[in-house]
Amino acid sequence: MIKTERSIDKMKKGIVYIGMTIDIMHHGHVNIIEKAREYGDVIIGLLTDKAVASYKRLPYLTYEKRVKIVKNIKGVTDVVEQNEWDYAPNLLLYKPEFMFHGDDWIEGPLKPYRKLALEALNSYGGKLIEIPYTKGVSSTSMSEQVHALGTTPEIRKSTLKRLLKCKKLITILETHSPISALIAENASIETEGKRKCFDGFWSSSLTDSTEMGKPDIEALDISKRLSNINNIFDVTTKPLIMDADTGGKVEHFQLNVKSMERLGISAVIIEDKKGLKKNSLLGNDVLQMQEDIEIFSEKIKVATQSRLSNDFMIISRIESLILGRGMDDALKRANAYVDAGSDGIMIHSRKKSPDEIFEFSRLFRLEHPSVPLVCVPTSFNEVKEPELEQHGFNIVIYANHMLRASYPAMNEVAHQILRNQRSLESDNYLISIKEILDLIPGTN
Ligand code: SPV
Ligand code: MG
Repeated sequence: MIKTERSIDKMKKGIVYIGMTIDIMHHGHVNIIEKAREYGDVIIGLLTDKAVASYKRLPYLTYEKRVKIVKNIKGVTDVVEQNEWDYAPNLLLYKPEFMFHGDDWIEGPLKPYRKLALEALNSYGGKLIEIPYTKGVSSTSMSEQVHALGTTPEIRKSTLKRLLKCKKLITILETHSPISALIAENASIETEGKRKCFDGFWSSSLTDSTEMGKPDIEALDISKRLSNINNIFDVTTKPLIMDADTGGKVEHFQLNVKSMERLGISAVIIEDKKGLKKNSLLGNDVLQMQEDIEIFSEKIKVATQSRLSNDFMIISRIESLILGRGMDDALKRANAYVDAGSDGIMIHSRKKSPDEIFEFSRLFRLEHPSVPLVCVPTSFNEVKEPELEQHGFNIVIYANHMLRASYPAMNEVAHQILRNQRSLESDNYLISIKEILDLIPGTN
């Protein structure tokens, strides 16, 4: 229940506030609630998706599902939204006599939030009660369990839209194989008291083709592309955006959209080209033709009508800047594609500077303040994420970097072995045998 003002009967000793995510329920939660009940009525400040996403990965369960669970825990009097990782705003709003928290935030990355909570409590005479952290459980080790649990196609598919609702900029990394996807799934860093990780995966036509030793000309058939994604989905949980080139014939695309959805893909991006498609980064150095605006709009329309659920996003990619057709053409197409039902627009460029995509986003946003905007900063790679966010982009795709990273390493080691007639000199370039045997659970 969402309350904007304090509504708890204060007949008992007081109000006790506990901020929690509660994704996978465990005895640590119950321990803390049991103790808190001794002090009065327990209000749970349930962290919303937005609050959690600002600090770590999105919860497995939606906010609505989590509310249902928490409301049914014995000893919980009320559930309110906590919209930020910081507890202070809710403490100042509800002014509970007590706040409960595990003592695991006295040191470590959560320390600054403890300070903010204490300042808020001190401002009106509230008390912080810290209880010993329940050994062996934490929401972080629980998130590892979520990974072990896996996910379902439905949950995975809907995650991209959930992320778009609660994060300003989503970061997506190219993955062409299960091992590259595992890296993208698990890579994380701690920065400014927050955990940063990739939000999802990009299945690239360029790297899927290159990995097969084939040119990026729509030569790989859809079953090969989907089977690659299926292998990635076998061992990961994050959402995936698929690059489906031109989408092919509309009659085929319509069917393929259903297969993509069934697998749990969250979004497909198709580009407005026709004929023999070549990679965009070649621009007009090769013969490439842009599709007629009406024909492409029709393809988008038919695809959006044939999808099974609105959780699956169909995103149009505009090639006008790539092919030197100019900004007016790009904007005209953007308007037409949005009218045809596109759930988002990807504007591509192969310029070294991001200026032209910034100009596009400025003009596009005048008409479409909230349609998700996607960019692929392969050539304009000096630009940093905060700048893309300021210019109104919602999704940034690092489109080929995992495959490009692996190739120089493999090539170098192959040549070293030839030169040295043994592999000793290559040891520093390699993951050790011990590490590779520990890498995949169940190997040893
Ligand atoms: C891909 O990754 O295959 C893309 C992006 O389509 S680009 O290579 O820049 O065209
Ligand atoms: Mg491609």
